[in-house]
Amino acid sequence: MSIQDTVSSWEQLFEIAQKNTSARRVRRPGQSPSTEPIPSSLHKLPPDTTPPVLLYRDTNSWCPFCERVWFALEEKEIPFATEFIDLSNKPKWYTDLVPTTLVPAVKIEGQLVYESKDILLALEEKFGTTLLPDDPEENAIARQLVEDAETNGFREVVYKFLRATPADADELANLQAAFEAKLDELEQTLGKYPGPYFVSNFSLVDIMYSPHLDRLAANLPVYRGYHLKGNERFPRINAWFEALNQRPAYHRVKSDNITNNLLLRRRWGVEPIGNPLPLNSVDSQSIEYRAEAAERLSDNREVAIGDILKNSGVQALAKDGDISAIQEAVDLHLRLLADYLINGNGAPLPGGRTGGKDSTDPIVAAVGAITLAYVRNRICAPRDMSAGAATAFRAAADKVLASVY
Ligand SMILES: N[C@@H](CCC(=O)N[C@@H](CS)C(=O)NCC(=O)O)C(=O)O
Repeated sequence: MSIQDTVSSWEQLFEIAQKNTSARRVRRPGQSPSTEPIPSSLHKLPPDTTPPVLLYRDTNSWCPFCERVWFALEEKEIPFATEFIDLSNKPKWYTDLVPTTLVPAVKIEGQLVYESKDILLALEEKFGTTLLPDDPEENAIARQLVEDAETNGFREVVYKFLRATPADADELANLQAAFEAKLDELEQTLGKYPGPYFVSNFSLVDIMYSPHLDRLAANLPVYRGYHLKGNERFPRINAWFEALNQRPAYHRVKSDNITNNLLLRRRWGVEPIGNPLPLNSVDSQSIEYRAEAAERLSDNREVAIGDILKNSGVQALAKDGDISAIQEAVDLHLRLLADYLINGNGAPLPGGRTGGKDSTDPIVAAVGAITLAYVRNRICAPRDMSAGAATAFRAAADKVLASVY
């Protein structure tokens, strides 16, 4: 019996996966991105009602400033619709609409607001100040910290350490010293109120910094050999990360480490010098995340298979231009991956899982290896699935890949 006959069908895989996750997305046929997350509070709207907020954001969900706005919308449980803007080819209607031509922008009940900080403040004004302190004195301090986050040079200094190409070790050491001084300032600010956040409760100040500190924590180990998480110099920043980690909205909007790492190399051309951080084992073994990853893969398989056939290089293995056997092998290995996500227990698959008839065909194995390596790096969180699901997906792809040969 061939492995083709023993692996579950897509329909079976999809059904089981869907039962085990509450995460849902809508498909966007023929568009990029091919799926879109459903805001957690959309159900609060009566049917056929237009959400009060329209968010314009980047198609790949890489933009840290869009992440700020998405984070606030999820925290405040405001139903919203999303319009994706392709930053490599911005539509004229968008550049005509938004004076800066940048994302994010929003329409709040039809009124345009742009610049992430101004959007956050406008959401507070329109939908109640849940992310600013009630106490007037503390409120003024929080508002000042929000302003400071834009004007205190934090972003310029920290990203320079991450992305600049220093001429020599002295210059790198200077960039690092400036970076550490900026983080020392944050460390002190975090110490002004009891509790892990910048003011007494979670607020816009945390939202201003979180997408940037997340990207630094993911990328510095790989590109600078520098660790922010676990660094004893920054205990309050570490406690702040821990506190953010308890917030469901944060998990909906954040990206995973590998997405951040790949983006820095592809978008900014920075060369890695250190090892990627290990995949978070709690996330990769979580049933909920594994099911979400399997549900995403099963639901979006046609787009995934089309992308693999076009862009991964597998078509070079087609004999006499016949792609059908290649397509079958791609399909098989994606089903093995979905099956492993659902049924695997974190232990390696028994050797030769693609055994039987197919294992004797080196082309099938080669297509499988390419497919798994390609999708492992191709998925992008939170564009395609949540960060936790992406972590489970990559860990499973590694395991199945290890069983191909
Ligand atoms: N200060 C702006 C920055 C927004 C920004 O830089 N957005 C980038 C994406 S991360 C963008 O729209 N880039 C497109 C471009 O530069 O044309 C804000 O806070 O909203």
